Amino acid sequence: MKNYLTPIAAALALVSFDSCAPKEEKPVQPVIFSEVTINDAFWTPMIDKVKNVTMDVCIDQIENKTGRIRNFENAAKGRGEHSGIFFDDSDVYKALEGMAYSLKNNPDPVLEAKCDEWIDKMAAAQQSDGYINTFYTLTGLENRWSDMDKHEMYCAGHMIEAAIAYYDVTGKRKLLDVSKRMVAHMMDKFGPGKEDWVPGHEEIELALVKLFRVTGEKKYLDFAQWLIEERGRGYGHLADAKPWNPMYYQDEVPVRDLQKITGHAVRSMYLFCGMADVAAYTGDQGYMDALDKLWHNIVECKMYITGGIGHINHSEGFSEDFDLPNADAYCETCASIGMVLWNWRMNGMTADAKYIDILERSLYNGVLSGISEKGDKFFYVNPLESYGDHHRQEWYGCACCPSNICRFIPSVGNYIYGVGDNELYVNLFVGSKTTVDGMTIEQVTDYPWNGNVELTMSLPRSKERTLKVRIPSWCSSWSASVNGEDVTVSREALDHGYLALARKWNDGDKVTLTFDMPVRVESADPRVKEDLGKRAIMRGPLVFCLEGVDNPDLYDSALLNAETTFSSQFDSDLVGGVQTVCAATQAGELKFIPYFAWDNREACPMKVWVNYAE
Ligand code: FUB
Ligand code: ZN
Repeated sequence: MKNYLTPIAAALALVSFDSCAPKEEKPVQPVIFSEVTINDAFWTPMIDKVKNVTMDVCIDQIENKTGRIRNFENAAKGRGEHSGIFFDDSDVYKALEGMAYSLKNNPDPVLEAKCDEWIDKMAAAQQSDGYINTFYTLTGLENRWSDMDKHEMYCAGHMIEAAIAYYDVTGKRKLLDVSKRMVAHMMDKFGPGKEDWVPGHEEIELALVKLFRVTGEKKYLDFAQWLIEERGRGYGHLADAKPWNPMYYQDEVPVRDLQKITGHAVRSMYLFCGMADVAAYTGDQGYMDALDKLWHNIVECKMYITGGIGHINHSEGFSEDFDLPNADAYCETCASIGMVLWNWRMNGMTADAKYIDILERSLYNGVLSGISEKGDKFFYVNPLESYGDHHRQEWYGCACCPSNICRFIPSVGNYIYGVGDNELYVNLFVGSKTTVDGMTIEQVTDYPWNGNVELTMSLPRSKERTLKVRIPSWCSSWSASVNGEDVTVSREALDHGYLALARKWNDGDKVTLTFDMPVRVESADPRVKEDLGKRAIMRGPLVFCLEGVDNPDLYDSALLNAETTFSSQFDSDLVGGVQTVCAATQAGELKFIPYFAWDNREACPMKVWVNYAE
């Protein structure tokens, strides 16, 4: 990888604000969601429900049911109480970011006016020195920047992300200017030759890289890198003399020396995103080597079958390798979103499909379980077993997960396609259409319910290009053809998990893929004590679970063995229409539903891992 900007690009960056997004030196660039039109039986209703229901829930909570927007109003006046948690500003920014993405998909003047109204309130809450954070403004500005755990930079990071999203959609730059002033404030205070600082909750790093991308101003990239380099050198501190655990904050060693994932799950994910983003411009192999080790540690030793991570409740984070209890699994929704964000970046840096395999696992299981069928209730904690007492809620005092869902789902189009020098990557199987370099690709599929995918090219003139289609790692039997001609290869002949189709593409060319989707009986690593003598059911990318409501007589005694036979069918009346799996056991039939769809009917117990008789 080369260094980040040519001298000409650097000069342009100085003179032009908007025009010169610097190019990342990574083999796969994303095709961002706004370039992708989704028309999909599974995802379109999901995106619509976030637009039509979830966003209203967030707006109602932020404006009426909690004091989140009032905090900005009070901060603007310089008086009044701060209500809620010290990082509640971040929920407003995240909801705003989701609203911006939704506007890109579906222009809506009423929603846009709401965004403008909030942005005006945010701008009014900014202090004359650029600082913006309603908690300290209302509780004592003299205490700001005294405690790494107080999330000032975390909130700023979410503001920057919202500002960029809104600027990208509307061209309006008010919040972007507020963000730049806040960053200028932070850079006046912290940086080389100034004060040291370790943000206790990462997020600012990836946001600064986004800001660099939008403005071309390298100082933002440098500041992101400087903040990452501050970690693990003894600079982190809390305001009071409380003993603190640097591991929780990913602050025990310099980041390139990290060997194992520790501490808080969401913080780790956002840090790793920031490291990958910085490495994309600086070519820092030390960051990528550390990220590679951390990825293996998490995927091989610390990840649930759902792609959820971080089992411990009190630290919202990790414990020992293979310590993966089911009923006590924490698996915060935000941590699964973090897995998507990080694995997406790792794929971009390496062009290796193994990262999309994990992204897909976390997305279809760990993330989607975070939202109810109707879009109005949310899980914060996503266990793999419940005794019937764990339910989605309308909101949480700490509402990071609902607001994260609100911004994540509308931008899911980000993860479908990627572009290389002369490659077009198909990473996820979602009915959609995009045009890259004059070639339009249209994808038709019923994934994840079945594995049939059709890709049709339209292009005015023939073009040489390599189409790289991910062959999911869960799939052991598949076939592919181009215009009816078989192009299936062995798994060993895949290029880092992709079927590489290098050819001259003509208008109307069709690629047909068939991923066989038998029901799979999965066992855990034998070092996971909790899953010994148990099996989990998967089909395609989906993890299935047993709910008491479908299995009133057999739930407790459910027992699979080698004789159990499975069948699968689509049930359009169940939880909005889902694929189910039936297991014919000696005692009778068990009915499984997709894990993400659990807890949408009456309260009842649920389990992913089911007893198995050897
Ligand atoms: O601290 C901000 C967010 O709240 C974290 O990412 C979540 O884990 C929750 O603690
Ligand atoms: Zn959360």
